[in-house]
Amino acid sequence: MKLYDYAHAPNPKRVHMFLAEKGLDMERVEIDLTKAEQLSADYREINPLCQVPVLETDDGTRISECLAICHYLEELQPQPNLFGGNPAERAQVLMWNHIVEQEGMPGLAEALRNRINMFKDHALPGPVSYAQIPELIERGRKRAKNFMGFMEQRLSGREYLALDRFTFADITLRAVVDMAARMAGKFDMTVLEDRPALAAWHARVSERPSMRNAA
Ligand SMILES: N[C@@H](CCC(=O)N[C@@H](CS)C(=O)NCC(=O)O)C(=O)O
Repeated sequence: MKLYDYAHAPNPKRVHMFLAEKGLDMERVEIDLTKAEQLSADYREINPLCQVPVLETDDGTRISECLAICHYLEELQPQPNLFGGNPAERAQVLMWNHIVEQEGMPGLAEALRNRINMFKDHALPGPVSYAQIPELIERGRKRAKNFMGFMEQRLSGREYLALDRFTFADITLRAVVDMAARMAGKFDMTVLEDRPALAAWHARVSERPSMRNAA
């Protein structure tokens, strides 16, 4: 198996953390997003949506989307369990993962991609060129702030996001929180400073060996 990857981007980092939790490793092919390699004709053959990560299995099947990649790997190697051990647990993991993907990531992406030069005329990932819309910077900031507040609420009195143990939902949240922390200075946002439950969760998950190179 091999992973089409860009080591510094939040979504590939989710797969890195997942692989580390499972004790798995595989060949990695770097697609340099800063050089727009994801838009090349060769990479379009691999993923027409021009995004990383993509997992290529030994029979050449290609799987994009972190959720699909990690779910596939969980089925190949069920332990340690990261997607829940019964239907009710699995529903919680998928639900919280989806909430972080849908409510957490887009606000940050909106703020970042509509502001920095790297994303000029590429304000949304994918093969189609979209112009930046400056008004979306502030809206994205607000969405990010509200999402962090929601996570603070959810994590108050809990150790982990979805279950009473670490799961794939925590991996997705970790990627989002780290992205927010990297953006904080430039976007005048606070992430962990004034959110004690989120900060305690962050410290807890950061102790895991899989998280050492994640930030
Ligand atoms: N839904 C996808 C999202 C993948 C994604 O957005 N990847 C980003 C890197 S974090 C990307 O490839 N961006 C390419 C671009 O901005 O052109 C997943 O779960 O893997």
